[in-house]
Amino acid sequence: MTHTIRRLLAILALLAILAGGVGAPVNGASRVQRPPGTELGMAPAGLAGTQLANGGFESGPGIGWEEYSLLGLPVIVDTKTLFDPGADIQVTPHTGDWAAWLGGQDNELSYIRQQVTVGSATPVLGYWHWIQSTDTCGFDLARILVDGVQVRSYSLCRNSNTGGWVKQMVDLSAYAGQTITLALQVTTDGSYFSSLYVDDVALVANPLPALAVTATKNGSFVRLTWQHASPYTGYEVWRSTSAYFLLGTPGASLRANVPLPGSGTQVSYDDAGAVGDATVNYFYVVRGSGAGVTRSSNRTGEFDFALTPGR
Ligand SMILES: [Ca+2]
Ligand SMILES: [Ca+2]
Repeated sequence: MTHTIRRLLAILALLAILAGGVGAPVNGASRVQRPPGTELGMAPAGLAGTQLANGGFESGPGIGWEEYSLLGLPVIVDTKTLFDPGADIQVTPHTGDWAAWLGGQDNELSYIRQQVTVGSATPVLGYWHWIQSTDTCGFDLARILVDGVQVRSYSLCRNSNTGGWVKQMVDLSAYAGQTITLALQVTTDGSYFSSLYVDDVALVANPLPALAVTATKNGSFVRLTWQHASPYTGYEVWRSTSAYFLLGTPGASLRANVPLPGSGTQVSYDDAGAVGDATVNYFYVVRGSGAGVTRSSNRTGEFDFALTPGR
């Protein structure tokens, strides 16, 4: 549905309500009410730790997180605010008595953010979310931002309603060792508002087990082998002539997407034509994905050089 049609429908619904007196809300669904609130100020300044402060929101607002609502609504809220017996759904925190409520009204921009140092042992952002929306996809959005730059976004819409709490993971290993400002943000457009509830935000270890890849020469090709393990759902083979290449940079090429093995756990990939030119050596990294994150293997080369494992 285009925005123009959406506006027309919203206006027609409003006219119907005006003509008929008190009627159904414009959205055609029981609207989750939010009490009026005031915009809250900056969280107390402090040195960033390697773990998020007040990740479960149990210390209430003003601790750890800076919260913002364009409409001046409270964002870090307790059970009393979340639980509305008259609403279509009854949301309670994932744990404890507090959670964050982003969106929840039309034309809203709200976020929570705080500074944190991403430790190399815990480079994955983990959090629980609950999506509740009456909108079609593409109008109301959730974003994860690092220093204001989007690292993930998803639509809040009827098709993405979770009906409960769902664990999310976002790989922040590119920022390992760095102090970043992490933000979770929601924007809604002018009709069919959406809510994103968030709880138990933490930096956690990568849930994917380490990936050990072996390269062997086999005739005119290089054969890479590794063991498939849960929860990997797919693998990419990357190649470069530089031993310490970075994935996704010039000089590194994606050679193949390798599916999961049909049976057993061994996965192999043959890079044809990689052998034969004595002046060119190729180096490989396999990047696996699963559970919403990725993990890169050791670096291995055409002649089994002893390379320092990368992350
Ligand atoms: Ca909580
Ligand atoms: Ca909307």
